[in-house]
Amino acid sequence: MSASRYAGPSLLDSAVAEYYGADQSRSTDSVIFIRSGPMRLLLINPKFPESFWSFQWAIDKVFSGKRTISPPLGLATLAALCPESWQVEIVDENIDPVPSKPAADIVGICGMGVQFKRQKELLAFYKGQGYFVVAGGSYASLCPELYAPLTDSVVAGEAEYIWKEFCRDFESGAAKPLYRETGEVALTDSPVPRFDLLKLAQYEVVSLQFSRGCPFRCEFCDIIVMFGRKPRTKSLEQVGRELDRLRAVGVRSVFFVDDNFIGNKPLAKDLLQFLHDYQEKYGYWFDFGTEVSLNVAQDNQLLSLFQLANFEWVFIGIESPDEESLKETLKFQNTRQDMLASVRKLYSHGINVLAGFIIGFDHDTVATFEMQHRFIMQSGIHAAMIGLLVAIPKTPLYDRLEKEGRLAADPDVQDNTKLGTNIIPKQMGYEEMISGFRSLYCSLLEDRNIADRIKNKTRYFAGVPEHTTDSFGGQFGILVRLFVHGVAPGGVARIFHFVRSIPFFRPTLIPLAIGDWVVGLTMRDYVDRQFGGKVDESDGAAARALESGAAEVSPSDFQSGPAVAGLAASRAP
Ligand code: B12
Ligand code: SF4
Repeated sequence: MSASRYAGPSLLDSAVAEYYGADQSRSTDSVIFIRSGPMRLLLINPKFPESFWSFQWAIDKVFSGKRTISPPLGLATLAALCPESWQVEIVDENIDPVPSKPAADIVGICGMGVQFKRQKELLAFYKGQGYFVVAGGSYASLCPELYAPLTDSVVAGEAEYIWKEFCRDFESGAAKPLYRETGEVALTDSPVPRFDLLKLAQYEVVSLQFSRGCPFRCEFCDIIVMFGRKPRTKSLEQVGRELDRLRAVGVRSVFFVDDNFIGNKPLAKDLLQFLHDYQEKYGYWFDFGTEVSLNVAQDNQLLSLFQLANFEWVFIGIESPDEESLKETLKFQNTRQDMLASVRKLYSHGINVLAGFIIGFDHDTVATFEMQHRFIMQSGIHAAMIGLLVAIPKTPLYDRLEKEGRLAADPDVQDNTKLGTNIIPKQMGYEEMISGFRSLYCSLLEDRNIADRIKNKTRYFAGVPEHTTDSFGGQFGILVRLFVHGVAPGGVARIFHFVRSIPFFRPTLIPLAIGDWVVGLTMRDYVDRQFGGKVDESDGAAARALESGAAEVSPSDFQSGPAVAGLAASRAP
């Protein structure tokens, strides 16, 4: 595959051309809006439907003063690309209500696939009010053809160059219906985002971006369709300028929202060294987190640099402990080393691991649930975002399953952690997959299993990042709120598991254990409310047998009376 932006040009091109016609730059449908005075642009991030990623319970009960997880960096970047004379406002609907009659000439609305429903409602509303509406962001980049009837203009792809073109056209009254980036955007041309337009204090963590793209080629991934396989990066000076802005307003918690922070390892190493030097120079330390591929664990120098730069956590797409499933999905980078040993190696460098897991590969059988369960328990990973395999439009997986006639069920599904997907599994029934998936979560989120995972993690954890940015008062507040709202309501049994999981003899790790309880109880609250029935501690016997390996499971066992499906049934409301 070439290293160009679009790994699937034919797919992307044909769908777009079908809607817009071959000449995608035509301006015949242009809407003419001319006004004197500075242009006024309102940018909106639509409300997300609740998911595991909302961390709702933690936001409501434990993290005081925070309203949502992270800000819409795309909108802040877009704002910085506008002509200086434009007046720009950003409304994040996850924090504030959207205005019904904004003083604006243009309303721009972003969105991932999960936000598409709300994005469409907002586009229709503002268009109906006579505003000029523009759509952009992840889903518009992937499927611009879905937006044409709803918008005056669609911006598909990275906006660094094409948004400037749109602004010029709009000012001259000749905006086109589609602006589509088809080449390479050099990230050195990306401006410092307008952080000043975001209410940064209301987010748990603030986003920053160093690179786009990933060198790997997982079959289900839309990242390489949108951003290509050649990682492109900002310069160190650019990152420094962005950190200056965040430092000036007291931000401490920063998420590098790169698709794969180590996509270009030499440049990642340079950045990590730079981040260390920057923080030391100013005596100002951030808590960093990012997304990396598992091969990070093979490079000791890289791990030491992450530690030096004060990285607290990384998110890794582990997907499956089953090597056959990994090979099937072309995730070869996870097959080259023992995955459990890799996770523990990160722990030994004081770096916490959050991870994605997928159920529904062709090689997966009902026995896969037990395998996933065992791996997640042994690895001690708490933020284990287990998802059903989803075929995202324009990906090689979507193409293959469409040809095989295996796309079905819910064509609108976008969040793979919901109880439904759009693929037909190969070696188990759809319902079997759903109930096994639900049971897997239920079992992992039992108090006993939350505690055991903490112990399985702290056992391998060397220490926490040297420079903690949390004050003692802040940590104590979290502990008190966690205990009052989460631990105590669980009764004596939960208090027992909580106490036995706290590493009293290694006090520096206590905040880590507390953080894991916050994650565990937040995910449990979501399952209780959204997965149809509460996690039930009383029927842990089957789960215990499953985890200890006492219940030897084979695909044939499940055909007659699946242990995991039985577990699910016993938990149904
Ligand atoms: C940070 C992040 C999050 C944050 C939230 C960020 C936020 N508040 O918006 C968190 C961690 C909460 C999150 C959660 C999820 N995410 Co997310 N996330 C990302 C990530 C890593 C970075 C996004 C970002 O900030 N990029 C940096 C900015 C600068 O780039 P950009 O957004 O692409 O914006 C550019 C252009 O699109 C354009 N643009 C952006 N907005 C607009 C608006 C207009 C009007 C215009 C004209 C242009 C424009 O200009 C920008 C500059 O070029 C992306 C991966 C990626 N590389 O995009 C995934 C990604 C967006 N997430 C994705 C998914 C699937 C999810 C989840 C559903 C996970 C899941 N369970 O499957 C959840 C949903 C959350 C929920 N509550 O339901 C997918 C979306 C797929 C799609 N094509 O729609 C992506 C692409 C990753 C992936 N492939 O898996 N996510
Ligand atoms: S490692 Fe992650 S970003 Fe890279 S291709 Fe695979 S799923 Fe996509």
